[in-house]
Amino acid sequence: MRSPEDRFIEILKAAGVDFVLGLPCDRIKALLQRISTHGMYIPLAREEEGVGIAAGAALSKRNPAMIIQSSGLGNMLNALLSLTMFYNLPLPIFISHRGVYKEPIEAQKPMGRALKGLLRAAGIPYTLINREDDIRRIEAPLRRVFSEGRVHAFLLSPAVWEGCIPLEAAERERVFQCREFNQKRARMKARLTRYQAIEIVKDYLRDNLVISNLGIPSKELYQILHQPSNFYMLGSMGMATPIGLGVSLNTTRKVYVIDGDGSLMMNPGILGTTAFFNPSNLTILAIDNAAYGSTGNQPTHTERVTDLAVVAGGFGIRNIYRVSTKRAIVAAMEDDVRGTKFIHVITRPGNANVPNIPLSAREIRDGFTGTIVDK
Ligand SMILES: Cc1ncc(C[n+]2csc(CCOP(=O)(O)OP(=O)(O)O)c2C)c(N)n1
Repeated sequence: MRSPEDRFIEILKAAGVDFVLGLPCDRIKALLQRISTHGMYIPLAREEEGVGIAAGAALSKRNPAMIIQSSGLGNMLNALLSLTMFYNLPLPIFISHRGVYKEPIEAQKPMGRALKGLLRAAGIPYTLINREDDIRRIEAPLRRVFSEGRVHAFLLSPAVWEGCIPLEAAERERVFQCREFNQKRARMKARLTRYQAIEIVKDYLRDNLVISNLGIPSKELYQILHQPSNFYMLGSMGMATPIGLGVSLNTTRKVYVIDGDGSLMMNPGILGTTAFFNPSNLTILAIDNAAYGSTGNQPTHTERVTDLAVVAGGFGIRNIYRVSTKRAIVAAMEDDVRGTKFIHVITRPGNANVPNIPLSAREIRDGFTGTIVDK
């Protein structure tokens, strides 16, 4: 019997879809893996740019599609309305609909529940794909997308992919093959994992304000050093450094941000805003595992082409360290300089097997604000 992933890809191909622009979601990692083995996958840094690339491709008579997580729609709406729909360009959007079916992450729920209303308000028709059998319901609307120059959303419930591929196996493999390594990265010989890097800086974080990135980084920090002055992000990818800047401008205490390469790439302009204010009490730990670690280790652009230390320097940050060993991480943490520090920590992909954080958003918020008074 064909897997739901194979049936999905067959339908896309039959409708003439040339390529699929995507940003991963944990629930569709097996599907993304298959799409990429068909040579159809283009990885994005931010969902919004996918709308622009797809518009350019449609103007060049190609048939693009996008595959995203429901949270990503929030990053796309302006471009969808003022570009794709305004010019009547075709774009099917396959949305991994989080927050409504067996959802363990509370922060997925607000966007997941609002999704249909947002689509309706934007005038984007949608089709619900709630189980494996519904996959065939993609065919007819997908054909109309290309014949009539429309946007159409397909809401893919995680139930569709449940139990078909052993997710553990997909988790263990690198989802995409890396052909050539970014040379600087290769010279750095990434040996540490994110977990080990956080363990190394643990004593520097103690009793300070820490903003930790969504997904596994927050869970790892919780396991390594739980303290009320940790603000654990549970959602809102790309907001770790902005939150850290907002806090650091309003306290004299030291603020550390544990950010990720995927998240920094989603919202890199924040580095310019940070350089503009240049607060000395802010340190950004950019833990660069060259992957979207929390969603199955799909590579980010730092694996092949992008150097985050150079990016930060280009945006005007002056104190930049590129480190991959314990000694170098410690030296960077101890360096006493004026202005914001950007510590580019080159690590290898890999997630510790850590449980969910047993705190509600309110508990996290109140714990953090309770400690914020200047000492
Ligand atoms: C707008 C948006 N798109 C996609 C996701 C799904 N998502 C959650 S965590 C994550 C990966 C984050 O990668 P990175 O910042 O490199 O951190 P890592 O997990 O590798 O430490 C993704 C893609 C999301 N939460 N929000």
